[in-house]
Amino acid sequence: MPDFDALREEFITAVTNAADSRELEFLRIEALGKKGKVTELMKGLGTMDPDERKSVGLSLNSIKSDITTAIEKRKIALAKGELQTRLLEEKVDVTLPIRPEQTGRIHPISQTIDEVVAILGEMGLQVVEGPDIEDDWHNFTALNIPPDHPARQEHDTFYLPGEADSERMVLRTHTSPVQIRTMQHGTPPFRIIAPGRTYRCDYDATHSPMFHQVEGLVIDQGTHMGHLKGCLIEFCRAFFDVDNLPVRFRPSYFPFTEPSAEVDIGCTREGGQFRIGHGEEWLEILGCGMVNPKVLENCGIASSEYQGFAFGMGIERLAMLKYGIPDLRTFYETDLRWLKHYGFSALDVPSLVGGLNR
Ligand code: 2U9
Repeated sequence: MPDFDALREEFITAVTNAADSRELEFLRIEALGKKGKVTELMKGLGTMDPDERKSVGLSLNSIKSDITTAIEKRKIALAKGELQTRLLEEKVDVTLPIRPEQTGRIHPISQTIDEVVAILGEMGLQVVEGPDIEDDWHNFTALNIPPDHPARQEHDTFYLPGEADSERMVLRTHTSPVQIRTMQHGTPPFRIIAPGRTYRCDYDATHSPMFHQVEGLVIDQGTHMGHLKGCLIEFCRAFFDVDNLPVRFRPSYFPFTEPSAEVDIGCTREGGQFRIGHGEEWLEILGCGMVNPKVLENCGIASSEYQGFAFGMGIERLAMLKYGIPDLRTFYETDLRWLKHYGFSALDVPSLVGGLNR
């Protein structure tokens, strides 16, 4: 009969002193594996008489249980130690540059929208969104665009299939219906910006059937033209990052604003390229005006109590001017070489928090 106490002692000591998890696994197999010492002894139980089998069986089970417990205990201790060693030995240099071929680029449209939103957001305007497919009332009628207005004609507007009447749905020709919906369902004051896709049936180097706009709307009891001018002058200077950028308001006409103006910034033309911020020439940047009281009334806002201003800008045009992109059609060609050249690295762009940090 083997000396059970010695056998137990032999394995428990070896397990307790095992230097690493490999040695521990080796000891487990040596004791409890298919051909392990304890397993082999257990195989002999079948040939013993019942009394002997009972007593030897009890001893072997107790040895097996003690060795298993010792192995588990040692395993936990080793894992802790091994992790500690790895943490001390392995050093990750977080300052190493990432692999450049795996970085994506931010499209100039997204970048420009983010910049516009950052500047106007800092002034207290909140982003709102709405559907690309609109009904005639929200896209035109509510905005005081009469049925015979040129913008309603087939060549400007994408109509969805259906009867040629006021029930027909359209692809929104501007983001203004978003402001209409906000006014219909909310209560003044409103300070909002609506960025998004817009659609017009037009295609050349400066027009695309799908393009992007950001429109703004500020409505309150005392909002006046001074607020409009302050907001847009500061916007132009922040966006083009020119402190004393000349900004001019030129009278214009839109059915949804009265009075209306187009906003120009000072520039020089040098060999077909614009230099923004200096010189004798003017460059049109956006349109604006005081919201036509008829539009407020159409949305259930009392024009005797509330007034305000609105503006609209084409994102592609702003991006082309700020980043020197010559042809609008290239925005949508999904050419990776173009994106590598004109796109922005998500890691390089400065934080837009705080409105371009001016
Ligand atoms: C409501 C009331 C008024 C939005 C405005 C413009 C002037 C404008 C153009 C700029 C270039 C469109 O992309 S573009 O072709 N927009 O000139 N947009 S005022 O006026 C509104 C909007 C909503 C309820």
